[in-house]
Amino acid sequence: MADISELLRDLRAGRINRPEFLRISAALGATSLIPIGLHPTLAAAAANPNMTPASPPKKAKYLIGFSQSELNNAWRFAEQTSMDSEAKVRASKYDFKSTNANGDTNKQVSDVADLIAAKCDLIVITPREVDPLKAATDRALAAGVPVIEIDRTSRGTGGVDFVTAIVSNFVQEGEKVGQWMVANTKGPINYVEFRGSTGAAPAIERHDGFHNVVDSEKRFVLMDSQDGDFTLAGGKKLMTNWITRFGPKIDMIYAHNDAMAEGAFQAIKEAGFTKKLFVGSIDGEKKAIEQVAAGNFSVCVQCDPHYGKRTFDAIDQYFAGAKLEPKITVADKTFTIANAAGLVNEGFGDA
Ligand code: GYE
Repeated sequence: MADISELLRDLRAGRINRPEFLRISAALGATSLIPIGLHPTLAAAAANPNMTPASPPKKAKYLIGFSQSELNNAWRFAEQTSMDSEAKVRASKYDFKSTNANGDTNKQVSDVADLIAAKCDLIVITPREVDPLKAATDRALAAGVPVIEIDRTSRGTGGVDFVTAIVSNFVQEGEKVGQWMVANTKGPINYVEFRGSTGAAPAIERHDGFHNVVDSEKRFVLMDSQDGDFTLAGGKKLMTNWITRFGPKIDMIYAHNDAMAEGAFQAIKEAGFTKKLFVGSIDGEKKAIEQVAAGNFSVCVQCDPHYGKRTFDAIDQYFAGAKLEPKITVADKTFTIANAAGLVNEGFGDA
């Protein structure tokens, strides 16, 4: 069996870091399962808290950190409410500490550092942007704290850089809007694209999915594509400019989320713009499903924000020592005129 002095040598030589040392020596004390001569990197890999099954310490209560990227639209409020209320339901097992980065990517990286310093046993992150948030998961890993990513992902691999990512299939969401437009429109279609926050996984992948389908159809012409930051105000501002620039040449709008589509709709009303446009968006707010039922929006693809139960179920499994899939995909519906009126209650936010 490896002994503590061997581990100490590895620690001093920088072959393992302190949290790894603590974890492996705890595992040695508990089970003595690590054989002599186990290569330090293998020992470190075995101690990666993001790999499951892991051997988390047994505690009467765990502290769960939640790093929220921003609360700037109905979707994110619905997600936050879902997490807060599920944490209350499970309060006998979990304490819950939540931070809000207010749309500031650097603040989110430092929020995660604060949650590590607060000694969270596991941190849940909604990474605002793919690349910069890798620094946050790296930092948690170095401190020996497991991470579960929800709703968006950072650069990295489930089961290595984070335990798992619980997310919708954003490429497919974009493809579904594109497929509806291809199947239900005729002739030349000039369109504008309201992109989500630059660098965010859903903005990148909803763009890719839609263009995968539409770009090979030469009758679709992109007039402009800009970042509306997933907000109603962002969508409204973009549409106001586009009405001035393009007027009735616009045939269709594709918005990466409902909040921007609603902002665009407000701009259309306020400008007295009467041409009927095709509108495709993603999220499934009650308001948007109603717009589909009323014939104002053409198609809305659901992206369910109710993460509380599925996230805490995954956390339960983690602390029970179970194996988690590196990615857990949320199944989403599509709302069209054919089904929307009966499905408004599947939406979130105010009707
Ligand atoms: O579509 C949007 C929010 O990350 C899946 O972010 C989420 C997206 C959602 O701001 O409304």
